[in-house]
Amino acid sequence: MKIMPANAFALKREVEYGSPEQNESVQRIIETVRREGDAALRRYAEQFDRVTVDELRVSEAEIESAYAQVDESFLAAIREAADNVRRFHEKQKRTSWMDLQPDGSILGQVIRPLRRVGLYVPGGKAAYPSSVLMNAIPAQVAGVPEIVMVTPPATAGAAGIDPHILVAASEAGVREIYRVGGAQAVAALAYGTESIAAADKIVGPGNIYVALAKRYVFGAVDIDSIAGPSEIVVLADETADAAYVAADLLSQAEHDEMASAILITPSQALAEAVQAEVARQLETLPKKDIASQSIRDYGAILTVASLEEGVRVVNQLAPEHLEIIASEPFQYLSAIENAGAIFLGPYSSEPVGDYFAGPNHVLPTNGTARFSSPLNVDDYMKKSSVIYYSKEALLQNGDKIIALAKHEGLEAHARAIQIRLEKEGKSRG
Ligand code: HSO
Ligand code: ZN
Repeated sequence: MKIMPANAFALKREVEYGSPEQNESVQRIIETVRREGDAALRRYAEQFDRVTVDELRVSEAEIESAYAQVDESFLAAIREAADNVRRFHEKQKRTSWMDLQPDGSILGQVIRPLRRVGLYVPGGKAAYPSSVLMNAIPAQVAGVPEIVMVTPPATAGAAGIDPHILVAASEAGVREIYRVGGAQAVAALAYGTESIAAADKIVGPGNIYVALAKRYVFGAVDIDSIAGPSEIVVLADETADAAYVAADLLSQAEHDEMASAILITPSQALAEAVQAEVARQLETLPKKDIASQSIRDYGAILTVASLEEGVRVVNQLAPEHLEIIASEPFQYLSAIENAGAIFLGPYSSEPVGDYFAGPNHVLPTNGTARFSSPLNVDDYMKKSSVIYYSKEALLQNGDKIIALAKHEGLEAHARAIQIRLEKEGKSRG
């Protein structure tokens, strides 16, 4: 891991938009599912997953039997994590409001949950039960009545789904689950098939085909933001424990060869100690190959003159995760403008947030923390405006509305108001 002054560092990361061939094949898959429904889903399962799928929907019995297949310690932990996530997201819930004006008008905002949300869960090694909780629980807290999950059937003919994923789904209140993955699953959720009803929004991470498919159906349905590789920035002073810092950097580096882990520090001693620790700890990591590539290509130790300068660098990077490990971490909080999640102090290691504390782990990546937020309850709700105008209010303001309408050359608008002013104005008094 290289040590360099912060001003010598340029974060370059290409966002993957997919090749023209990938885009084309995704479009073809989506249009085929749209035309042929379940039959296309079954055919793609044979073709891509090499699995014969009889029942697309996972049965209640299969969900029940998943419970018998997971460790008690896993079940206890996931239940407590789900409680924490639920409690945190309850605080985000906003209520509808109505405002009575002095002239008798009522203006308001009605907030309602989306009716049906589809959660994509990738197959294979990136199938994280924790991500099932993080995507489903805010929807449940929002009051979404239908939360459905799609996930690719396991390969090699089993058509089974990881029991840990099923347990996490069930604990998060999701019991409508289909064994279908890839772009075809996104198509099914967007347009519906005989057995899968169309959803209003599709969320959850996936491979490039899933990401392209989500982008393609956006507009017909809503989608969440497309997650990039994980990022962690640790801002630390000389009081930080180098072994802790190194461990936290590696915790994100092991996610992906393109994950980014960066230490920013005014302390040359800490910089050197963390550099040595990262090399030492990497040796025994099961995911050493991924983590060392990530550290080599996207990792860095940046030295700065002060923590204040470090904060400025953080704001430029706008990291997904920021840890501040310094003697007075709260002192810097108000100066952090751009970061998805901020972890303060030596005990708030990032996995605390990935799994357990309660805040969402679906966070803005790739600098998008400049303008976007962690996944939250609002993402599963929508608003309608409510307008009740009293007669008094219309008589009072009609002329102004007519003036604006005439200025825009919209005579019918003006007349809709005028017709009322004429009738009601006369009957007044
Ligand atoms: N750190 C990841 C989330 C995750 N970590 C899932 C472990 N499992 C998101 O940035
Ligand atoms: Zn993680």
